[in-house]
Amino acid sequence: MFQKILIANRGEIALRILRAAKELGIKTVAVHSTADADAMHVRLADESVCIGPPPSRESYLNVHQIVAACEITGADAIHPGYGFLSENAKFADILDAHNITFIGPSAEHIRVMGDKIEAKKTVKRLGIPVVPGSDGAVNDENEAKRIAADIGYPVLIKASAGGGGRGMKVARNEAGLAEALSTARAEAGAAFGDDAVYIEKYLEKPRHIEVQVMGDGAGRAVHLGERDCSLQRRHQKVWEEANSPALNAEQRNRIGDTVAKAMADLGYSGAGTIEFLYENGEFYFIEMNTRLQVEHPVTEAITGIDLVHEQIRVASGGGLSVRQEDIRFSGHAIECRINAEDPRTFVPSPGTITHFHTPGGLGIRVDSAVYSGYRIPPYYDSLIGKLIVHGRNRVECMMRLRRALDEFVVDGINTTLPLFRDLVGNLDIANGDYDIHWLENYLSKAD
Ligand code: MV4
Repeated sequence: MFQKILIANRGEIALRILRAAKELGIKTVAVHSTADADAMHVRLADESVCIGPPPSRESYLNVHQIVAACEITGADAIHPGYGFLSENAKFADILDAHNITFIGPSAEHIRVMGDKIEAKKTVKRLGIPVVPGSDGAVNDENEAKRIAADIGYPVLIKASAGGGGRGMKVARNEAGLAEALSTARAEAGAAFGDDAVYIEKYLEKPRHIEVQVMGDGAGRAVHLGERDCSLQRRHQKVWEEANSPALNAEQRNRIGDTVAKAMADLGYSGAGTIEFLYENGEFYFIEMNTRLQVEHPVTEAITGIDLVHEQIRVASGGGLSVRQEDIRFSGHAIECRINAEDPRTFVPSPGTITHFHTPGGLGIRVDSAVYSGYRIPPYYDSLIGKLIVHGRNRVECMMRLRRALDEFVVDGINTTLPLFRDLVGNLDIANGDYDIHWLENYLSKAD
């Protein structure tokens, strides 16, 4: 087991990782920018190192400073959290060259899944269902026309280097195809320096359902069920739940077993998420995330498994603590992402939190690194906390969530709490009746 872990992140996820390390008796090193000298992750760590000025490029993304901090403090391993360097294959390679363990999958698996064309080919070969479309990159207009005619309109042009919704263009018919292709290619080239694009059938009203996996890197992998993350705004998740209101146990086990077997065959190591679109009872792979995700706590709530413990165990060579047959899905969990933003316009609202009071009681978890008197710096993302609620079933979870939202106090800044108080009283949400477009439609009607 590791003696000391460096956490290359900030905010709530840095605390989340600190807590897991402490429980395992591992010493912790925080790194921080000058803007975060007063941050909670710095206070709670055993040691801390300032790695640069406020902009992420010069601090949380500064590989040389982070490696130096690791060597100065004698840390054995780095946990990257999410965002920042978490899916940077070059970073994983550099740590390897310095004999520092990257708590995550191999650099090779990060690289493959970061290239959306390569990712799709890889998972298809492993038996995961994918969206009908081109077999790889699309080279010219005639090829695009042939494929689109074959799969049927509407089609979607996607950037291979994209992901998270960047660089996508819909073509509703052959007349719109050439323009979709050339603008998608031009945008991809400008944004990513890689203009490779591919074509998929455009699914009109799917849900976003993702499967959590953990691999041991030695041919074993388990799935931990799914999360429904359909409620998004501009490709930012807002509300996530486990289980998906759309799936029954048989569907869950079927897709879960397919994904776990594929990841076992791949030799995948650590936590991963396979993202699907789900429409008319069918799953269609879109992307794989090779990191711990923001919404991992809903999976922890229904399985009782600490995903960060498992990541650390696997990375240190200790293997997974659970077998598939030990994993049970119990009750229902919902996560609300509380952002320091205007609840209608989503304009960021940095500033000082004058009063912060979190809800408590049975089934309530709040993951946050802020406190009364904390000043939110303007340099980073606007997530200030996550409210995760667990109940024996979805109805109990929703009742408990409504109560918890009433107790939550964040004064001095705008937050998205009022949005969640609206959502928890909405009939479609109560019925679990929503798709990936529901939230944006709802917000545009409320204007
Ligand atoms: C799609 C799609 C419809 N059809 N692919 C958006 C981000 C990226 N991860 C994939 N995305 C989509 N891919 C096909 N073939 C619709 C989306 C999409 C979306 C997906 C998940 C959650 C929210 C979304 C919002 C708009 C579009």
